[in-house]
Amino acid sequence: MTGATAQPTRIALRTCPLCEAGCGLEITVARDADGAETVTRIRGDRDDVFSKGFICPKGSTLRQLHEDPDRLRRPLVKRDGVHVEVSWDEAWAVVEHGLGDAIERHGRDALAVYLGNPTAHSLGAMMFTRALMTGLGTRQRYSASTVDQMPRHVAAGYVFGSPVAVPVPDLDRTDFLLVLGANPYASNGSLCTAPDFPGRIEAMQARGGKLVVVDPRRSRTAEQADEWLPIRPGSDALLLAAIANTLFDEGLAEPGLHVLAHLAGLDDVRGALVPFTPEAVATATGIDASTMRRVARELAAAPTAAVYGRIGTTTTEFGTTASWLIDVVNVLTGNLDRPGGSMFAMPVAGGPTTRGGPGRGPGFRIGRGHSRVSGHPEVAGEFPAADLAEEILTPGAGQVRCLITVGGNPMLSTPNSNQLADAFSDLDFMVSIDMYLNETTKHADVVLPVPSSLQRSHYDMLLLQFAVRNVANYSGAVLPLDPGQPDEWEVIAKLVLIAQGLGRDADVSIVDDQLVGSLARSLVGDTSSAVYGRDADELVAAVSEHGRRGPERMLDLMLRSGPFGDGFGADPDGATLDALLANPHGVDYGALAPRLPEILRTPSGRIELGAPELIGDLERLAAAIDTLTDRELVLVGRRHLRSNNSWMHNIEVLVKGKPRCTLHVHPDDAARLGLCDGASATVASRVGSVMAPVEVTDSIRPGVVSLPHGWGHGQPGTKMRVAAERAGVNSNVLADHAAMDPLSGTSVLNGIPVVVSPA
Ligand SMILES: Nc1nc2c(c(=O)[nH]1)N[C@H]1C(S)=C(S)[C@@H](COP(=O)(O)OP(=O)(O)OC[C@H]3O[C@@H](n4cnc5c(=O)[nH]c(N)nc54)[C@H](O)[C@@H]3O)O[C@H]1N2
Ligand SMILES: Nc1nc2c(c(=O)[nH]1)N[C@H]1C(S)=C(S)[C@@H](COP(=O)(O)OP(=O)(O)OC[C@H]3O[C@@H](n4cnc5c(=O)[nH]c(N)nc54)[C@H](O)[C@@H]3O)O[C@H]1N2
Ligand code: SF4
Ligand SMILES: [Mo]
Repeated sequence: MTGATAQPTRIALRTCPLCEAGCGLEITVARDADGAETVTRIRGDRDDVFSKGFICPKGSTLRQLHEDPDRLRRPLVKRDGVHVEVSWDEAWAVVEHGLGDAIERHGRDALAVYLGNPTAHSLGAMMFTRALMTGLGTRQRYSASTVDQMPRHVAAGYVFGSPVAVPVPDLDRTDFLLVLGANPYASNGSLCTAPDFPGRIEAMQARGGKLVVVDPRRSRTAEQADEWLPIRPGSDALLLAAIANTLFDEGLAEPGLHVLAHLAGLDDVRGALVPFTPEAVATATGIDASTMRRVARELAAAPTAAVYGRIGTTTTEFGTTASWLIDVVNVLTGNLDRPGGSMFAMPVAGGPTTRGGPGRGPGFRIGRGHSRVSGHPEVAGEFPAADLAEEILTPGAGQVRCLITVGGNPMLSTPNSNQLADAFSDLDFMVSIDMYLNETTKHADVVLPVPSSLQRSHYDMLLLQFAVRNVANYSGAVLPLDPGQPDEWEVIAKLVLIAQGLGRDADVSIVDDQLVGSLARSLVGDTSSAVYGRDADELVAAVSEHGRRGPERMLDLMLRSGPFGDGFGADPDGATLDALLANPHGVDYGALAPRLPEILRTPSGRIELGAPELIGDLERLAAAIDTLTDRELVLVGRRHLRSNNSWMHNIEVLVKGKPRCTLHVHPDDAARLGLCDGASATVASRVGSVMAPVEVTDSIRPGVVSLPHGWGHGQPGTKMRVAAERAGVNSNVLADHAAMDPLSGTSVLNGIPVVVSPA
């Protein structure tokens, strides 16, 4: 100890990268007599244009995350089964040898990549993982998307032509919000970027609006709701089909002129939904036919209304069809693309919905390649995460022998964890880019650490494409990198260089220059870009001023050529990175504005509401009317405000208090199965079983039990000491790798048939 008292020296502003809300944080940094800097306080930034001071309990823990002694600061290499710290040079040498060896022996098809959720929140990872796939020369890409939102993308792809043309509820102006399978009071929202989602809901209710929540659990969001519909898990597509059926049947289907002018397939949808009357699906959904009819009428009668669904709708057998039927109901009630309804964001940095010529495009398709073992179609450039284990374990040409994980913990996040553990043990070589030695990275031959969030810059490239307002917010790193620590993008770029055979001594600027060059060329060749026809080299030179490189340089290029950009001189007041730097609380480009027909990228230039791929799934849905009812007991998940998937459990302030990884059981089921509150139960599915403490609660529908995911810590070979003390159990031991939504390859994580007995 120096004895010097810390003096507050400066305030830094930083967007929180932990969840999709993207709250602005105000961070106080103190400097001691030796010049060392420490974060002394984190609170919500009241001047943030979007979050206006809102923060949840996780936001302030970026400091604990940064200071966590278990967070990796040096690379690890596995020697004789034990991870030891090594220098970066040594780590890269092992990577070069291991990767080179795998390519030589098995070819590039044997290389696979798994990208986890935090890569979607990391500017560096967003920009550079594209280069990783090209550099590795493999098509074996897996990600957390197929245990999450992929169905939403597939539905958007078919209907609007682009998988990221995802409508979001216009929360701040709507009069009626129907939420299915989302719990924003815990999650703060997803595929709907809205800091203080709860506050926005309460503001809606205060102005006379109504919230209806469909969830087998009386979640915190359901508690806040004006009406809670405890649905049978996995049956949301049936409920939505019945609502749409009612709208047609009762002459309430009125898409509105602004939509009708661009709409195709309405009659096909009407015809295909005829069998799905409320009466036909009442038993399967567990919701009265009269309630379904009333909700349909209320949606139609509300001045404005928005239907919004998340995890409970996507991670089910009918994920894509449910996502599509949400769009169908939004269209039929006249609420698509109008204020107060479901609208499309206009991303300031641009994206697939602002590129490639407005109003028409090549459209969306899946199946450019199939998985080797199960023959599942490629979707959005990837294969189902649930297929990874069998692709590693099944011999033959193209067998995966080498895996790279970037910011992912598939061992706790993807189905059939026991099978995946066998698979990971069987790999020839594995590299993980991560900040912890956890359930996944413990299998890696090399773990390459990334700097903490506070040591990195931030721009929510992906999630601002789903925001409820058009905003842009850039934040620089709050603290400097540790000596010798490369930035996250540099770690990925180095891996690319090695994979390309350029060697570990090659300069990461090679990859950086390649990427910015190809981005510039694609932008100047894009007729809808503000820089169409310009000279790509000239633009690269312009964004390279001030020594800018890496993700910042590409971000500047995207901002300046994006829909609000300065167009490199065309509009001096337009968006640039410098303008964002001058506005550290963010820049607000206003409420969402209608984007039809410009957003469409279908070959027809129309909203393909009756896309044959989607209508084609209704036969399977009809068959589920009987099968869903046969299931005696099913498992669903849940989230807690103080947790974040699998990796925030090493932070004492977030995990203290009563254990959270408990099995929620309804009192009737507890009595029937002989389960007591606090006692242990065995939960068994087709693929595995776990033991968890029982919590008897009437907040869950009978016939349904709930266990949160992301737990199951304390395994040998991991180093997360706080998490190990509150290990919990891994619910994905129970998830069946074979159960998925066939249209998107997304796993069934909700509605898993289980048998529960006293342990
Ligand atoms: N605190 C916290 N915030 C997070 C995360 C976190 O782990 N913790 N994770 C982040 C991530 S990666 C994501 S994708 C988002 C997810 O955001 P949300 O989708 O809002 O997440 P959940 O809280 O899991 O809400 C899903 C709800 O669906 C319900 N459900 C389960 N099965 C069904 C069903 O068949 N039908 C219906 N209608 N409901 C069902 C569950 O009971 C649960 O209440 O949250 C993000 N934010
Ligand atoms: N049963 C069940 N399973 C689920 C879900 C569910 O609701 N139920 N939800 C699913 C959902 S929505 C998601 S998104 C997935 C998440 O699945 P994953 O993305 O595989 O898992 P995470 O728990 O987010 O793990 C993130 C990993 O990244 C590391 N990390 C954190 N920050 C960074 C960073 O900035 N850079 C790098 N390189 N690494 C970082 C962490 O240490 C951790 O190892 O889980 C899914 N699994
Ligand atoms: S809601 Fe919490 S975790 Fe999410 S961005 Fe805001 S402060 Fe961070
Ligand atoms: Mo997620």
